[in-house]
Amino acid sequence: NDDGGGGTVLAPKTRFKTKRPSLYRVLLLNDDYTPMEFVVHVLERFFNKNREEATQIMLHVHQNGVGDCGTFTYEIAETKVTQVMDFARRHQHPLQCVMEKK
Ligand code: TYC
Repeated sequence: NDDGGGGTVLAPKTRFKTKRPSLYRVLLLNDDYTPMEFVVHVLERFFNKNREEATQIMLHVHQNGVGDCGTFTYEIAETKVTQVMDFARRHQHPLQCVMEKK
């Protein structure tokens, strides 16, 4: 900008820097009661896994207590957790799904 007096007035710098969204891992937790087939179905339905991948993840959770379902931005991760918890509850299974910041 020009100040009319021979000096130059600078406009505020436009912010161009972009912020990358924080990422969150969605995890399934093991329990003694949820049927294996139900967990496989959850992984296919909410995490777009094929039967083979879903079975591997389910068995990993069964053996290790916890397993990775995928990484998402906050809002997507939160939606997945809510969908899985609601679905498990509706089917009266104690399956737990949580998210953690990466
Ligand atoms: N442990 C369960 C069983 O033996 C199966 C299971 C796997 C449950 C993964 C939860 O996130 C889970 N029926």
